[in-house]
Amino acid sequence: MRSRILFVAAAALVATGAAIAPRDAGRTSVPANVVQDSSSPAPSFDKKEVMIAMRDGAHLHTVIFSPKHADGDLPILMSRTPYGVEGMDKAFGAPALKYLVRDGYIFVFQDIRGRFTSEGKFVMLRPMRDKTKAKAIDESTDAYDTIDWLIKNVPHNNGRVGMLGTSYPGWLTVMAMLDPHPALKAVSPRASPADMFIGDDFHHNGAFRLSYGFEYATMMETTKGFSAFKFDQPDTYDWYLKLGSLAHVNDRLHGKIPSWNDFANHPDYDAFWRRQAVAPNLDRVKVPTLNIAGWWDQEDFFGPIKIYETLERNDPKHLNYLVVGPWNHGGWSADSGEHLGPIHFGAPTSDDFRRGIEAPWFAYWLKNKGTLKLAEATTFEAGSNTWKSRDSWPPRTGVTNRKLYVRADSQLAFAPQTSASGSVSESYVSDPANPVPYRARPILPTYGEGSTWSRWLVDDQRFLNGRKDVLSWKTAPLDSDVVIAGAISAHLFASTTGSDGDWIVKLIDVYPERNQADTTLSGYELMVANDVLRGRFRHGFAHPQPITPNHVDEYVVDLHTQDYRFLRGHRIMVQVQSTWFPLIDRNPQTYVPNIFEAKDSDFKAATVSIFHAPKYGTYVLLPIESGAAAAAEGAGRR
Ligand code: PG9
Repeated sequence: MRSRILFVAAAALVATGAAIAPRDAGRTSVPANVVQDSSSPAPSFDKKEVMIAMRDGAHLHTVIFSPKHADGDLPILMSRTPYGVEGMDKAFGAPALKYLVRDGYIFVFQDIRGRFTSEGKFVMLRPMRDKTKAKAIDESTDAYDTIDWLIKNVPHNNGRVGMLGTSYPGWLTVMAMLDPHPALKAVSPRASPADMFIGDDFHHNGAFRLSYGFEYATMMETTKGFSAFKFDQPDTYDWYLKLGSLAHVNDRLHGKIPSWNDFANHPDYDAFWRRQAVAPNLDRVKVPTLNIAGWWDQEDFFGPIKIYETLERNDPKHLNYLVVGPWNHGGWSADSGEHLGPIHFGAPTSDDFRRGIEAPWFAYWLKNKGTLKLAEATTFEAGSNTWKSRDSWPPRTGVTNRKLYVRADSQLAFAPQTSASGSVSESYVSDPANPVPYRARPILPTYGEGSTWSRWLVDDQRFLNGRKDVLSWKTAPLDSDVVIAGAISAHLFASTTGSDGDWIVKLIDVYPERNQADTTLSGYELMVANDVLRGRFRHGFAHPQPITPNHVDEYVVDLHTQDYRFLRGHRIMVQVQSTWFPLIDRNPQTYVPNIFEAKDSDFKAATVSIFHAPKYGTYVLLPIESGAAAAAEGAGRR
C-alpha cells in the first residue's frame, strides 16, 4: 500500500501531480489515470537521499536521481510535494515520464516542510512570508534554498533547473516562481489552486466544498501519513446528512484539524483567504511558464486559468503559455488520455501532450534544444475532438457573445420569450433535509476504494431525472454545430422564500436519442460547464448580505471558460438547482452570520423561482465562434 502511494506520487510529481497521491489513500489498486507500464524497463539512475538545510536551519528530505550513463551535464527537473517522495524509483517506468526520461534529466523530489521526514511545521498552503522580516521563510524561499544547494552540489548538472507539479505541487511550483532562483529557467504548474475561497478545492464562489474540504483536511492533518477519516456509513451522502449542521463537526474532530478550524473561523473572504490567494503576488512573468489545465478537472480548474490570465497581463517577453486538454485532475499524466469515463476524444491526448508539448518545451528552455513552435494557448475542442492553436485565451476575436434564454415549457433558445404567454417562471422546493446528490448514490469517500470522484464531472446527468428540485431547459436538436470558445456566465433572475440560498447552474450537452456515432451514449447528458454561487455573496465575497425573501434579484454565476462543439443533432440543456450534496455544504436558506455555526433548526425548506418572461429573462451567456453563429440562429427557431 505504502509503496503504491509512493509510486503514484512519483509519477504525479514529475508529470502529473500529487493530485494523484492523496487520491490513492486507502486504495488497493492503481488509480485509473496513472498506469504503471511494466513493459518499459526503468532506466538506471544513481539515487541519493539528502537533507538540505534551509536558511532558518530546517532540513528538507530530498531524493536525487541522476542517470547513470549521461552524455554530458544535464538539467535538473524538480518537484516539491506534501505527499511523500520515497519509492520514486518506481515512477520511471510509467508512461507519464517516458519522454522526459528519454531526453535525460536529473530528477529531484522533495518533501516540503513538516511532511514525512522533512523538518519544520506543515502549514496548509503556507502564505507568502512577510518580506520585511529578513529571516522569514515560505515555500518560495524553501524552493530557492533547495535550488541553490542543488546546482552547487549535484555532480554533472548544467546549472539549469525546471520545476513542475500538479495541484499542491503545482502550487509549490507557482510559489517557486514568485521570487525565483536565477537558475530556475522553466516552470510548469498544472492545476495549481489560485484562490481557495473563489474557485478551487475548498470553496467555489463562497460555497464550501464540504466533502473535499473535510476529507482532505482530515487526511492531511490527522497524522503525517494518509490515514483518512473513517466513515461509519458506506454512502457519505447519508453520513454528512446525519451529521446535521457543520457545527457538529468538531464533536468528532475535537478541534484538532487546523484547516477545519480555519474554514469555520473564516466563513467570508477575509484577510486569511486574501493572504493565501496567489493572484496578488503574480506581478509579472519572471520564468518561462507552461500552465496546464483540464476541462473536467474536479479539483482545480479555476486556479490554472486564473494564474495564466494574471501572468498574461504582464508578459512583455512572451514567456507565458497555456494548454487545456480534455482531462480530469492530473489527466495529462494518464496513460493515454484517449477517454475520460465513457467520453472518447479520438486520440491519446495525454501522450500527445507529453510528447509534442511538454518534452520539447522543457528541452528548449533547459537544454537549448529545438525551436519553440508552441502557440500562446493550445486548447482541446471536445465534440470535434481537435486541438486548437490560439493567440489568446479566451479568444479576443472570432467570437460573439450570445444569450441563450430559458423559456416556458422547458425550452431554451437564442431568442427570448416575447410575451407572457406560457408560464413566466418555474419553481421548486429546495429542502436541506433532502438535498440533490451531486453524483449517483452511493457516494463513496472521495479517495476511497471504488470512488469515481476523479471522473464525476463527466457523469451522465440523467441520474437526476424525476427530481422536482432540479429545473431543466433544452434547445431543439441543433440544425448544425454550435461552437463555444471562451467565458460562459449564467444570469439568473430568481427569487426564494428564504433569506439565503445557493444557485447551481449546469450547461449540458444532450446527445441524440439514438447516437449513431456511439450508441452507448444515446441520450447521454454531459456537463460542459457548471458552478455554484452562494447567494449571500452575490454583491461581493467579503461582505455577505441576506437575500430579501420573495424579491427577484439577478444572480450571476461564473461558469468559467470552455472550448466545446455541440454537434448537429445534439441539444443544449441548462439546469438549475439549489443543493449539490455533499460536494457543497447545505445552505440553511435562513441567513445566519456564519453557516459553520448554524443551528440545526436554521435549516429550512424554501420555494425557489426562476423567471423568464416578460419582465425578466434568465439566460446563459455563451461565447459563440463566428462560424457557428448561424447555427445558433437555427437553435433560436422554435
Ligand atoms: N487538489 C489537491 C489540493 C491542492 C492544494 C490544496 C489542497 C488540495 C491536490 O490534488 O493536491
